[in-house]
Amino acid sequence: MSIITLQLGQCGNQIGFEVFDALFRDSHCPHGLCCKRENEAYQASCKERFFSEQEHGVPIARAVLVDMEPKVINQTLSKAAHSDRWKYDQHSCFCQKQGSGNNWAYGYSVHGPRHEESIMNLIQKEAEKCDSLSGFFIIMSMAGGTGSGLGTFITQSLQDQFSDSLKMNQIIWPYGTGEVIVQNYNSILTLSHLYRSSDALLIHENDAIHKICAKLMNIKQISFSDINRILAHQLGSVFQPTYSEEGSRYYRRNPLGDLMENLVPHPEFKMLSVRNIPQMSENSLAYSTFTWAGLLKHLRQMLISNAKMEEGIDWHVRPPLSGLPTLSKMAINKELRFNTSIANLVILRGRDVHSADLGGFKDPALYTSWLKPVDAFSVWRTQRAFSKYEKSAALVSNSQFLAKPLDMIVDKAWNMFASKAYIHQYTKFGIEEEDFLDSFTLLEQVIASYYNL
Ligand SMILES: Nc1nc2c(ncn2[C@@H]2O[C@H](COP(=O)(O)OP(=O)(O)OP(=O)(O)O)[C@@H](O)[C@H]2O)c(=O)[nH]1
Ligand SMILES: [Mg+2]
Repeated sequence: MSIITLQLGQCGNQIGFEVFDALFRDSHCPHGLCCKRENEAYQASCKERFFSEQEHGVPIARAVLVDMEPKVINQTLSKAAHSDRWKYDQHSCFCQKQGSGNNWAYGYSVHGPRHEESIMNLIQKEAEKCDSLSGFFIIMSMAGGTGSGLGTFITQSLQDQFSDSLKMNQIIWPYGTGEVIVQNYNSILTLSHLYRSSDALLIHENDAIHKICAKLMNIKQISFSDINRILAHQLGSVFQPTYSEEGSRYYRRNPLGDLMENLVPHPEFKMLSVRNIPQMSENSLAYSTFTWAGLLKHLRQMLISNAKMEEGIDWHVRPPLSGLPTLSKMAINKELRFNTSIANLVILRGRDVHSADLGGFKDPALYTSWLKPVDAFSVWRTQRAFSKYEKSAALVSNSQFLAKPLDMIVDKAWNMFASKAYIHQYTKFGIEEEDFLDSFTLLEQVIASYYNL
């Protein structure tokens, strides 16, 4: 089954390019440390998901590119064309002359209705190229105006017109010391509206990825391209093919559907994060060897201590003892900053993958009490190595990881709202104070639900 990627705004388009490039490079890496037949099956599965039939032998990304100004789309098209590996369909792009000026209301209420028909037509054409459609992967930032406002509008249109297809939004959380003064307004409007119309929100924080670039990759002058490559690597480690079930050699057909089934058991909890291990510069990689036991021990501690990367993991955080009454368990959780999960999916790729022991992720103490660990934990595997790593693991987690950052963003937006700063820029385009209040209420409920796990 295929996935259509929607690239929205500057951020969505720049990340989208890196994602397709990472997927393509990995699937065409000649060895992948497995036999030729297996490599070909992996490649075919990746292609069915993300690329349509070849034009003169060049695969075409299953993507629709949207921005309200032409510059980034033109750059993105030309980068792909110059890669000589794959390209975009020039007819699957929509752009205008003027962006949304970091105003969510302008993207949502002006650009949205005005361009809905043209954009939905492009999406419809892309869908017709798929033999079978798994769903949509929608990449956008939440701080700007186009990706966030128009992206939210288009996600709602997809809900109406493709009600049987899944929608997962890849959302970029802005830097805490952000460049956009109204980023907290744009963020709460995006999240609250998507909470109603999307099936899952996969969230990456720019601050966290920036640190990975600095600490793990040793990059000195960090650019968006560096950040986007890390992001693309993480997404590739999730979305590249894996076996359909334990013991099978066939590749999974419906990755988006399986992901939702494994990770989103309740509509109140749809925020997902990705962590992966190992992640390091090529220089360091040349001197490193890994065992599954070591990788999984670190990945589990990253999960429970809510660390975004291997460096600086807090090894003092331990799961609460079982049998404690819920209230004291909550108190201990808070004190030790233990990150409780709803559900986790571990994805393993590489040599001896069937020998990896995942017992540590099945401990009931890691999960909320209302789901049994057997329903809350899943594993996907493939013998095929990913990227340049002989063994690697990714973790997609639905957990408390974002409750605090969300709480902070809601708080900051609320303080600004209380003084009525910049509100007129939103009411001018039909987003009323009432809409803000609805957004605050919905997100406060989400925060409380996650805190109370
Ligand atoms: N990770 C990452 N973040 C980006 C990138 N480009 C912009 N951002 C972030 O996205 C937010 C700004 O949103 P943009 O995507 O630039 O805005 P837009 O959707 O083009 O909307 P308008 O320019 O207002 O029309 C800020 O939080 C930036 O930090 C990128 O290439 N990668
Ligand atoms: Mg822009």
